[in-house]
Parts: sequence; C-alpha cells; structure tokens
Amino acid sequence: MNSRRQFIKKTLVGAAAATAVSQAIAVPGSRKGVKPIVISTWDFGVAANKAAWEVLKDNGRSLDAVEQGVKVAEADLSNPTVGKGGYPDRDGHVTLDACIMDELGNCGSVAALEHIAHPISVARLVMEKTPHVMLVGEGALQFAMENGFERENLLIPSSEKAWQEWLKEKKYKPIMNIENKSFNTERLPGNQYNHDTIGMLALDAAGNLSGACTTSGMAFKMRGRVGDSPIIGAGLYIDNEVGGATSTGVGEEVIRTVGSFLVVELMRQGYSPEAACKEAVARIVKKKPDTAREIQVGFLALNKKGEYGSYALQSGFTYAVCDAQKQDLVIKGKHIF
Ligand code: SD4
Repeated sequence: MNSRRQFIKKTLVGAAAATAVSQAIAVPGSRKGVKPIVISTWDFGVAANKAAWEVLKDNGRSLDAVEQGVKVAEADLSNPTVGKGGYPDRDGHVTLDACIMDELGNCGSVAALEHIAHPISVARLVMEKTPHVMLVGEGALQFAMENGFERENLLIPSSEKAWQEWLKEKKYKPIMNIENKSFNTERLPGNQYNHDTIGMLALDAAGNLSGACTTSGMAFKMRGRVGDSPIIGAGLYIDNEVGGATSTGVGEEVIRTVGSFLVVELMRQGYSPEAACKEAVARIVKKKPDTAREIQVGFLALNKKGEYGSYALQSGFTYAVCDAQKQDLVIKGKHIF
C-alpha cells in the first residue's frame, strides 16, 4: 500500500497549466531522439502503465505495450468499469467494448462482447486475423471461443449486488462525474472508486504510436447499448504521422463529435495535445450545452514528439503518465463550467 502511494507522485494541474511535455530520457536502443512514453486514463492507469512500460523499456512495440497495459485494468476485479467485474447492463448482462489501433492504421474492435475477460485481446485478433474491423455480440463471442478464449461468468458478486440495488429504483441516468468520488480523497488500493474506461496511448522506441481502449460501458445501460470506446475515431484514434487520442465519459457525446479523431486532426493542424482536447470538449458543449452540464467527458492525447495533454468537461479527471523517468498520476482540477 505504502509503496504504491510512494510510487504515485501526485501532480496538481491548474487551470493555466501548459501542455505537459515529456522530460523522458530515451531507452537504450531507441531511434534517435525518441523518448518512449505511455499515458492512460484514470487512477488505474498507473498500474496499467507499469505493465506497458515493461514492454516499452525493452524496445518492445507500442501495440504490445498497450494490450499488456490495459489487460491489467481488465483483470482488476475491484474495478467495476472495465473487464470482468464490470457492472452489468440493466438486464444483468456484463457486456464489454474494446478497440485497439496500431501505427499502420490497422485496427480491431469488439462491442457488446459477453463472457470473455479480455476483450482487448479479442479486438487485436479481429485486427490481425480477420478482414474486418469490428465484431459484435454473439459473433464476437463465437470468434473469441474459436480462438481459444475461455468462456466465463463476468458478473462477480459485488457487481451483482450493485445491480440488485439499482433494480430497486431502475432509474437509468448516467451518474454525473462519478469519478469525482475519488477526487481529493485518499487513493488506497482496494477502494471501490467508480472509475471509468481505460484508454491508453503509447509511443515506442522506434517512434511508433499505438492505442487501446476497453470498458464495460455505462453501468446499467440498455441491453445492446454500445458507447464510444470500441468505435475507432470516437473512443480511440491513432495517426502515426501526428499522434493519438482516447476518451472517457459519456460515450454518446463522444460519438456525436467523433471525438478522438477530432483531437488528432486538431493536433495535425498544430494544436498542442491539451489544446486539441480542450477544443474537442468545447465542441460537445457547443452542440449540447445543457447535456454537457450534467455529464463528464475527458480526452487524453499524445503526439508524435511525446508531448501529452488532456482536458475534461468537469473537474476530477485523472490520468497516468509513465516514461523512463517517472510514473505519475496527474489530477486535472479544471473544468469548463
Ligand atoms: C461509454 N465511454 O461506454 C464509455 C464508458 C465510460 O463513463 O467512460 N463511462 O460511454
């Protein structure tokens, strides 16, 4: 517990903070000038980044790094928003969404996948073994099982209990900015923070970018509902010439604005990662000002130079950064309203 607390160096980012710039040093064997780095959403990104760094520090490929990294969050049963242990839909089914994208523009995705604990690895196989980008529902499950994934029950007792509680009132309303529960409180392992999707972006020693995004989606969603996380361009986008972006929060608003693609295109136009994320958030506010007041959406971006930044609608968003020098958690204290 203590070692984790020491391991996390908290950094408060004020409203006027400049875009973060990686101070990382190159790992031995890196392409000249390349400083590998991995960033990911929320507190659980710290542990996930650590696994990704194991790949990056040995000159591994960013694609392998992001897959290994987000699998840590998928396997964490104390986390009710990603992988096994995720909260179910309103009918009690745990349905998972995930996507992955590499430096060549290859991508794979699964949506509404049930019974498989590591949807990110199924998404990668969709990318590598099929002529398609996206498989959903029964077809995705069939594909996973044909490829040796184990079918299991993903509804663990604590999530089932939370669902039973929810059934008493059955109010479907995404809880606004539930992540704020963890803001300004002690961050200790085992606490049941209601975190969110993990989106991860990595730059490897060869100078290549990849990303991954995985979630159980909005808790108690309608059966069949799919959010932004498995949608290439919405929940995740990588362009190896420019950078990558990923999102977290209420996916419907991110889909409407094709948020991650927008962030990358803004970086192409010269926006810093943070400025690009801020502009994408501003588009959401502009389109739906009333909705935007009641929800959380956050974007995280990394450019080709290893510069990173984020912006969220509401305060309370956190992300984790890991490179050869640091393993930090950045707490965003800013918000538009
Ligand atoms: C979704 N963006 O399904 C995901 C999950 C999430 O707050 O981040 N929820 O909309």
